[in-house]
Amino acid sequence: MNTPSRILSKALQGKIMSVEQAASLISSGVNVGMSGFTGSGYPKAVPAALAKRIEQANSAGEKFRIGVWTGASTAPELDGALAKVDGVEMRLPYQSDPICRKRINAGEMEYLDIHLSHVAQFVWFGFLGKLDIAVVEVAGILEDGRLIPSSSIGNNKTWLEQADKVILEVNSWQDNRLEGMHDVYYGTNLPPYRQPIPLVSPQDRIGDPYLHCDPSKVIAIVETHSPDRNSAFSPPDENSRLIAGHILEFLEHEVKRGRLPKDLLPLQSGVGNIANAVMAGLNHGPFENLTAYTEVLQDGMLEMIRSGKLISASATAFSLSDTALEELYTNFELYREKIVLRPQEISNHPEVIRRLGVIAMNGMIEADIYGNVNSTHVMGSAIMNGIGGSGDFARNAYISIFMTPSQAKNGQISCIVPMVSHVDHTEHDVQVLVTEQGLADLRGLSPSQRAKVIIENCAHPDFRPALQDYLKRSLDHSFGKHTPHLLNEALSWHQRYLTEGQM
Ligand code: 0RQ
Repeated sequence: MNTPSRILSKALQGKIMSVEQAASLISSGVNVGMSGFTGSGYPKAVPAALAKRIEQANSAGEKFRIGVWTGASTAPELDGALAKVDGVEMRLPYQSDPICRKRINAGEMEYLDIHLSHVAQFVWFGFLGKLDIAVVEVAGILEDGRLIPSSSIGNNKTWLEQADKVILEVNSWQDNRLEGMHDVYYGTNLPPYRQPIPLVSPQDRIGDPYLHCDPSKVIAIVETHSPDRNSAFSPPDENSRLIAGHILEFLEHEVKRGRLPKDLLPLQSGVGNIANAVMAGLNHGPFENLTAYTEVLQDGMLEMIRSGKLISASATAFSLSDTALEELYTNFELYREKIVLRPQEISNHPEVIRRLGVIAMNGMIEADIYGNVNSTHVMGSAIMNGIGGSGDFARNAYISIFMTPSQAKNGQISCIVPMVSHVDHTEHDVQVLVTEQGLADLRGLSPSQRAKVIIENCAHPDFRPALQDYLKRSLDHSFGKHTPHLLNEALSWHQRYLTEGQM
């Protein structure tokens, strides 16, 4: 038999088996910790084979469901496949899959939407129950059994340590030059034995480039050769360009006022097209020698490294289009020096985010006139994706910025509302709101001062008069004048715009 090139450990070579055999080792009722973060580094084969098993069980009238824990969102081969066959009892901590979303919103799947930095410690504390099996994609296995992480790390360290059994997918599609790019910190302890995390700048390496796993826990190894989900970004539209422009102007102003250094502070940027457009704006802006301390590295940041604007970036995952991926591996030596991938408990750690003074920029669904932000729910009840890392960064950032176009659904819905229908980030954690209309700097303002600035600077002109009218009447008639509200009206605002198409 030929020695598989990516699996150097002789002891573990004996565990190689077919994907069907590996999937048969997962039984109904277990909790499975899967690798994967925003479409990279997720297992590509075992979840699909498991979905087939579940489908067969369904046809035989048996119920077969598992708990699915990941780093963050994954891909159709994992979330989509398992949700399609109704195989997920509990999903955590973040998803963005349309089939999953439908099941969750139909009440057919439980979903625990938690801060990404909390997941590892919640598992260690025992808050989430037992983790039975880990299914983790790696780029290779060394002779001594250490694992070369894949294109994301997410919660893999915790899954490998906490699960009773481990299934590894060794994906030869992942470029083997990834080896050495990761920094897995093994110094976290439980209270009261915790020590400071010795990370003082984004490029610091404080751990080990490999994941460790007790070989006796490995019950199966599956070889794959499958690409990550590398979705293309749409080119920045007019709204994204305007939002990026407002943010740039704000940052320049902060530098002039001496509140930010000329090379800013480490940047965090959320997922999606607007976040990517802001990075494109920064790439053409006046700032040099920038750094990033973020969770996902999208195309925009790669371009900034290429142009020399960004000198280092720390994340837990790549989230690149095919074109950007090709660029990464064409000029790999350039990127290798500048990028560090870490476990998400470190990439999103409140202690580190606060110490570094991160500038956090995240998307939102809606904000209210007092600065509370809803990142997750439509009409207060239907989940979109989840809070992801936005709360880890917003709560602990030096400056926390939230951005959105001022209107959604072709102008039918205002993203600035009297009272958000669900709160993810309270007024205390939101310092700046931005829409294509303008930017509201909320620092140092009382609630009614904030309301005036948000309505004037951020609301769309089509909705501004209604919001101004609401504020005026609230100021006149509210029970309390600190955060004036007319409660029935604030909530019926959302109901007013509810049509079947928006659900
Ligand atoms: O719906 O796709 O059906 O048209 O929400 O909205 O404008 O495309 O914006 O892709 O940036 O997503 C908050 C969801 C924004 C995202 C959110 C509808 C809109 C569209 C998406 P359609 P856009 P984006 C790090 C940080 C939480 C996690 C996070 C998110 C869809 O940014 O998931 O920040 N954030 N993580 O039409 C009804 C409104 C609406 C609305 C938008 N007011 N009412 N629908 N939409 N506003 C990354 C990780 O943590 C992994």
